[in-house]
Amino acid sequence: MAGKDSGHLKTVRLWRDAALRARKLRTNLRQLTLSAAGGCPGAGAEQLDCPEAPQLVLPANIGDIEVLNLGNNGLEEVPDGLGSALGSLRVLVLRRNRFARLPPAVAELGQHLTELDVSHNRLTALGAEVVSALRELRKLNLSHNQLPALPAQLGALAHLEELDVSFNRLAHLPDSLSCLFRLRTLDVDHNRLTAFPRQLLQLAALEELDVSGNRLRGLPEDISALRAVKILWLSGAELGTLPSGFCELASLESLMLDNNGLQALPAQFSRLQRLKMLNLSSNLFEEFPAALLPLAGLEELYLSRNQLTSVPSLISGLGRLLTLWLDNNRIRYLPDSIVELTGLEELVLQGNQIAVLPDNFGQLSRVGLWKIKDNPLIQPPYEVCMKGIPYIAAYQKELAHSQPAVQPRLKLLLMGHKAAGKTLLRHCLTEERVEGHQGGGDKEKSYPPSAPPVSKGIEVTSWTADASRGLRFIVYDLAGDESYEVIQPFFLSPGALYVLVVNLATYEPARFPTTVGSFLHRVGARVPHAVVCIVGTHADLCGERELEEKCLDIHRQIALQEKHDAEGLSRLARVVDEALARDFELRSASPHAAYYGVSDKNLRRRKAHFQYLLNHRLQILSPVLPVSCRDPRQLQRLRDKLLSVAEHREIFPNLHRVLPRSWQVLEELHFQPPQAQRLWLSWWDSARLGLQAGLTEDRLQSALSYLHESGKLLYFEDSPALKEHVFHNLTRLIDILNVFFQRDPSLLLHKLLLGTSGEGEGEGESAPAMATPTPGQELLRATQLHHYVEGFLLHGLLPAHVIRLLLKPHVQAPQDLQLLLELLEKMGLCYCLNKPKGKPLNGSTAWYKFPCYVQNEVPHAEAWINGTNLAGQSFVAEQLQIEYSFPFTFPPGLFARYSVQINSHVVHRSDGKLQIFAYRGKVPVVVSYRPAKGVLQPDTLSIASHASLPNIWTAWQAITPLVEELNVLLQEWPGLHYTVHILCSKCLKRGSPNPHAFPGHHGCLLVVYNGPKSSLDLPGMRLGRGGGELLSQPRPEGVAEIICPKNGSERVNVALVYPPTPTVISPCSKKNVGEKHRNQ
Ligand SMILES: Nc1nc2c(ncn2[C@@H]2O[C@H](COP(=O)(O)OP(=O)(O)O)[C@@H](O)[C@H]2O)c(=O)[nH]1
Ligand SMILES: [Mg+2]
Repeated sequence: MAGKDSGHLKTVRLWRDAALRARKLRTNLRQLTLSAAGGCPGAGAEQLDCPEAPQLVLPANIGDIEVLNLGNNGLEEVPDGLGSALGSLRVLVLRRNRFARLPPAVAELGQHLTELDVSHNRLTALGAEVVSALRELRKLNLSHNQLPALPAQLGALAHLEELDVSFNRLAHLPDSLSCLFRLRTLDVDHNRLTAFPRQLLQLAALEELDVSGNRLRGLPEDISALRAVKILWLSGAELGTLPSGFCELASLESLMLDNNGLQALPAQFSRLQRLKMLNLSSNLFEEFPAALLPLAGLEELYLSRNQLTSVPSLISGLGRLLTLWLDNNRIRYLPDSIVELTGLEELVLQGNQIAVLPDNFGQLSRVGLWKIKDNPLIQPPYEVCMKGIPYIAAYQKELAHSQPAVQPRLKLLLMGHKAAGKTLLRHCLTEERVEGHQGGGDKEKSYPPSAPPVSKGIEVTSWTADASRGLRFIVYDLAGDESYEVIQPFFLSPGALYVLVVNLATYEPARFPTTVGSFLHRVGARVPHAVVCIVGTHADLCGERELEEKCLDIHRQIALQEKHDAEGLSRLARVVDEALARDFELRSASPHAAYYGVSDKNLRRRKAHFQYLLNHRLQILSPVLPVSCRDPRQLQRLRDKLLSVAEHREIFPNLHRVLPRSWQVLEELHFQPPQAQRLWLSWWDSARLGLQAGLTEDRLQSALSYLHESGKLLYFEDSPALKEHVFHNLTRLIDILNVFFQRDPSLLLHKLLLGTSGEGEGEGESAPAMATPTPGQELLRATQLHHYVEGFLLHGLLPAHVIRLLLKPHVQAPQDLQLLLELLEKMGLCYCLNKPKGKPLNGSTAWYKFPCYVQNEVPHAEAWINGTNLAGQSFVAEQLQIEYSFPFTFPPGLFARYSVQINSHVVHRSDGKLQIFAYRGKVPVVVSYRPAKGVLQPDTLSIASHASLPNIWTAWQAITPLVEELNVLLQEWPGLHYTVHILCSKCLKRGSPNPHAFPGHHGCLLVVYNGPKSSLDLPGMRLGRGGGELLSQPRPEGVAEIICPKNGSERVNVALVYPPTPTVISPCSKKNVGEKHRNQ
């Protein structure tokens, strides 16, 4: 039994016990069991450790005893007079003693003895005379001794039926063994045989043979001679292959072949029709051995720990199977027919690659032993599978009620520069359809194709692209004007089809970065694996040649940009690799090394992020698709193309997914009154609907994510501020957002006037209750409103009551306005200027600031200047400045949203277009954004403060929460690469235009130790970017100062480079690195 697997062993033992029971039926013999008086306590192996051999005294008058058990006594000799005293003895048990040889007294008992058990002793030899005397012996157990050989006399025991010599040191068996023609059971397992003993081939009566655990290295062809063998153990015998003669062992019922390096079974294996149990575990099968499939009587099959990749559907032919072990293979899927094995009681599948279980798997209801862990299950979901077959059955039953892919739906985002042609394209694509399917009951809005309306901002429409297949696109038209940049990212989600629209008439190669490149960067930063296709509009305005050249140029420049980005990332990743190759000790000891002082853990994180960025590139479908919105044929071609992309199983596998009925019910419930009318639902409202749909809380999350990704609603599960909301009413949400981002004074004024016109009937807050205002009043009001509009567009300022006018159609209940304003704050679009934290404003008007509208270049500087003056010691103050730099792309709207996000942390703020001055308590802070200037100077966002050196912790304390807020926002951009540095305070103090950034990209760090080690000073060398790591690491111990390489050997106090305590959210601890592939 070489099988190392306890599970196997268990089964094996069951078999063996059954066999033993069968042959151990003894008649009612008179029995005596003796224990050594005052001998070693306890039993079993412990006794072997007893220092002194105990003495055993035989009682008197035992002449008629037939069975004597002297086992477990630590004996070295049998008691005196044993031979003569027991005239009738048939069975003698001496197991678990310390005999080194067979006691001569045994010979005296010879003529009657039929069973002798000397197992678990220390026999090194069997006395030939004693063996010869045991003429009547039927059963002999010599296992677990140290026998190097067996005497030839053993062959003379003509009545022997069972012989166990397992666990000895036998290298050969005596030839005479072949004379034991009555032998039914032979155990020679776990010896030192080097070949199959040919003597055994003569043993025609043999029914059970165990040769496991010997290095047989093969079996003789004529093993077929063992015609009677029913149970054959060949575990761990280094067989490699089986001879074809093996298949003639027609009586075989159980066969152990585990651990033998087998790769195949002989073709005729199927002849072993009596086989009930077959163990092929721990071999090298790469393919499921087809030769065993015709073995219809098989009840137990073990194929654990092989290299199987699939299971044939013919396995259903093994209709009597009770036990099937397939664990630890490489199986990717199971055949549907496996569910026909309804008798199965044990099914072990763990450690495979199974993602989907066959339909009706729940049919295997008898399975009691079920192991499935360590498989990448998605259908049914892993959690369901782990719970067991009844749960799988319930899940599948539910699934069976859902129509297959009832409503395949895809979110389609139209992106691109202003006037690229998105809106017209949307109208043309969607309307032709509507007309083409007249009277088809299409509920979509229909637009007059001739006159597309002026830009309404972001719009969402539903487009039934293929009515016959029920395929629908939810089209998001993401208005191109810059003013929408702040809100656009909310709509970019994974699993969507991104259509980047380019106006080919105005395109020139030099405009690539602004019209194509930057959009790709943005999408990639937000949704790293997004599928993008490029559509070129205005084809009618281009010559044939021009069209071709422009499309080709776009195609070429995309490839170049991709290559450039990937190479840049690879280079950066290599620097991390090199740094990792040195160990931390070394890296910290040599200040010139890249990532000097950065911990292994942080480096590995960074490496993982680079790896993630490199592995998750945009999937850009080339080539560029040219289209003229004036040409129905071209439009039709584009439609077909988009459809074929959507239908592509590998690009959008989800579209073909069968959805649980409950998910569909959940969706329907969201869009039913009364909740349909609400602007949004709280997560709890949604959870309640989920319960109605039969979705428990844990399953709700995936259902909502699905609805988000398929474009039906917005649900930001990763946003701490927004995850409590489910935005199912997209049209209204977008209407509201558009109000603030249209940036059109006349439109705003129009809305305000419209808002005031209905007023007067009640709400006393703003306008006096008058039935009809006089023309003079009207004018005054208009002027006032105009003033507000100006203030909004210049400074981003609006009072709450004006916001109410703007949102008039959406504000029904009195609390609606408050809820809406809170939402806008949570989205990072505006903050309240004068509302004390957490308290309602009593009476006075609340003013709101929309940072994306701030136009003044610099904030009022008094705050900052006052700060230093008040401290009165600006000359001794040390600068602390954290700089985030964004070499590839800067997330659109990030500065504006960040500006809102920090509001709860600061007071006395003053906002400029690119800078914010404020205080954290009494400590001044500055946040500044510097847009990129060419390739050499990327976009940067920095957070700064100052304090005197002894008080520098106050500056750290001031900026740390701001740093953490920024890190939170940046987590929305999993595909973004950026670095974080701490600028050298000495350089800043000197007013250097290009201060050194720790841990340095143009130089290196040198550390002056407090101890005796003197500082090294070597010329700087270029280092890879990185360094935000320093913020999340503890200050190095025993280091007082760090050298700034910018200005010779100027020393910077370590407190100016490392925070007093590491920041909580590390810039590179993106949880998205291990991206969820839930819906992919
Ligand atoms: N000739 C021509 N004009 C187009 C085409 N596509 C769009 N336009 C016009 O280009 C202008 C801008 O289109 P619009 O859809 O508003 O661009 P958007 O800002 O991307 O939504 C409009 O006047 C459209 O009529 C086209 O394929 N051919
Ligand atoms: Mg438009």
